[in-house]
Amino acid sequence: MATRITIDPITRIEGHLRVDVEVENGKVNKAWSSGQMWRGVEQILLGRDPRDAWAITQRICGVCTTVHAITSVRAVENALQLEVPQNAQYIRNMIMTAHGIHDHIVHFYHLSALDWVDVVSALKADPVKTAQLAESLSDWEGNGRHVFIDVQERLKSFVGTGQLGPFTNGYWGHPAMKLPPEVNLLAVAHYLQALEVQRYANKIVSTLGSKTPHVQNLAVGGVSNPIATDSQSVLTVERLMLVKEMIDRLGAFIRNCYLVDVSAVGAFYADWTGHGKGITDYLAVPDVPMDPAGTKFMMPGGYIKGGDLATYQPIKAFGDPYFRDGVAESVKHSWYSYSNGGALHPWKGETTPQYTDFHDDGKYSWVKSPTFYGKPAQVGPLAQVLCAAAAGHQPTMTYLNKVVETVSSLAGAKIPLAALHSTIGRHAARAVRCAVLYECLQANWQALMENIAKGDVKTFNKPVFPKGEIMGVGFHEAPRGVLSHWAVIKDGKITNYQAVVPTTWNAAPRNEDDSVGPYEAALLGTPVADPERPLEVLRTVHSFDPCLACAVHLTDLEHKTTVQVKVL
Ligand code: NFE
Ligand code: MG
Repeated sequence: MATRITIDPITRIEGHLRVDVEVENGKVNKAWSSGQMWRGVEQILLGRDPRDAWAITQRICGVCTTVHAITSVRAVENALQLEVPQNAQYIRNMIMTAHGIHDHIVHFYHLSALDWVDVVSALKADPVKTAQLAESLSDWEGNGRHVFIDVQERLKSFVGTGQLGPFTNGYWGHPAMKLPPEVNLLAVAHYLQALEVQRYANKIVSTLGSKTPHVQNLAVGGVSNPIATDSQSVLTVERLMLVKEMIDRLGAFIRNCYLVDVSAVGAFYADWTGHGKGITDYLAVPDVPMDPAGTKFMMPGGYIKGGDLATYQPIKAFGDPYFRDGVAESVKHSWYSYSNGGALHPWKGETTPQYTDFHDDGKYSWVKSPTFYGKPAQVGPLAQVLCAAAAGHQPTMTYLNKVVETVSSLAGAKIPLAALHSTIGRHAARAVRCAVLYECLQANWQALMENIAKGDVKTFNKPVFPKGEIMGVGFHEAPRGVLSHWAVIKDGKITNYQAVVPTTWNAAPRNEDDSVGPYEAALLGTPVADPERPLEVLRTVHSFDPCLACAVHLTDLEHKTTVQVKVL
């Protein structure tokens, strides 16, 4: 007999995701991923000035806040064939990379580690042994024995008062929790330290972008950061030195703590390299452009078929037709209707809600189902790291090899690269990407300083909108993967706008061919020890870092009409 489990909402993510699985003989044999809220940001944009779209689309999400802003200006610039000044690319790149680093650290420690780490077990640890283990793994400054003694005391007082605070609702004592008490204590200490460290990355975003969440400094054509050395109200050398200080503080944590912790979790849960594979057609876009037109990138992206790196096809530049022509979205299983009945390219995309109810074989989600040349694709750090490996990207290979070596030595067995196609592989890839993002952040700070030293302080090229219709696509490798915005502009006003978002790719329901999306595919075969406490399902879903706010683009709790917005 199959048991149906509905998890709604899934927590420790952004937004409302419902996942249904059917478990038979201790394993998932059917899965459904469903976005449970609807948003209508695309309609809000209709009739508006394309220069405002970035500020509006950025409100799609409070987690990946900068990414919709960046992607939106890129879409409008692509429609205008407008380049941006070199300094603007560097400043945007620093914001993007700092934001990505922030996002990855918070995801691992605060949004997913508790799927693997048993906080209550940490009470049983010997803090001295924890310190010995930690010091054998790395020279992270937060690994002294006094730290672990102190953290354990704090945990005891939490538990003594019956208030576990942020640790209240975990699956403590679950049979799938496998870390020894010492490793659990180590992870809890780093969880608390990461709360402090993530602020450094956010400080970079807020210094350059004027605030976070939701930066204020973007513009179609560049950034609104005037550079000068003699005014407090602009980007001064003093502020740039503050950014440098924050960059320096982040490096040790990423290399000596995050990469090592992911490796340790990977080694103790080596069996999870055998779960959560799912769709192995991977899509990533190149990012961190180092030239005004967006043709030279510090991080590669492209498409890999069936997990085989030899099939890698690079995406080479902003507006690359290979990417531009390959994307379509289906609503066959989503609560929308399309006038043509089939899948639509995003420039022709429609946002017409048609709510039914949850129908296993019919419509069951507010998320659309995107495809690349007709096939679903997995996006995210794993896709990006695999593309970088296929492209022979040196920084990626360096960190990837380091993680694989550490996991192999801790697990006492050689872990092959193929182990990356898994739940644990997505966490490992995210840490590797975080370390590469960090190198890009350092390089862009240096490049900006050198360019300013040459006397170039330009940050903005003024856009001019032609009469008639133009179309643009902007893409960005956001923390959760490929993000693209598609804008159609007529006489300087938006006539269509579609966002095809990382979580739309990964949380997609079944598509036009009724084939499952990446979350659904990854869940098939996942073991479930206790249907009342489906920890294993959460592990695989959380490994993608879901964000439903992004995926479904104003909530309509009544499920009735679309949002009415007065266009001024
Ligand atoms: Ni709301 Fe997002 C990212 C975007 S997810 S978090 O990364 O775009 O789909
Ligand atoms: Mg969309």
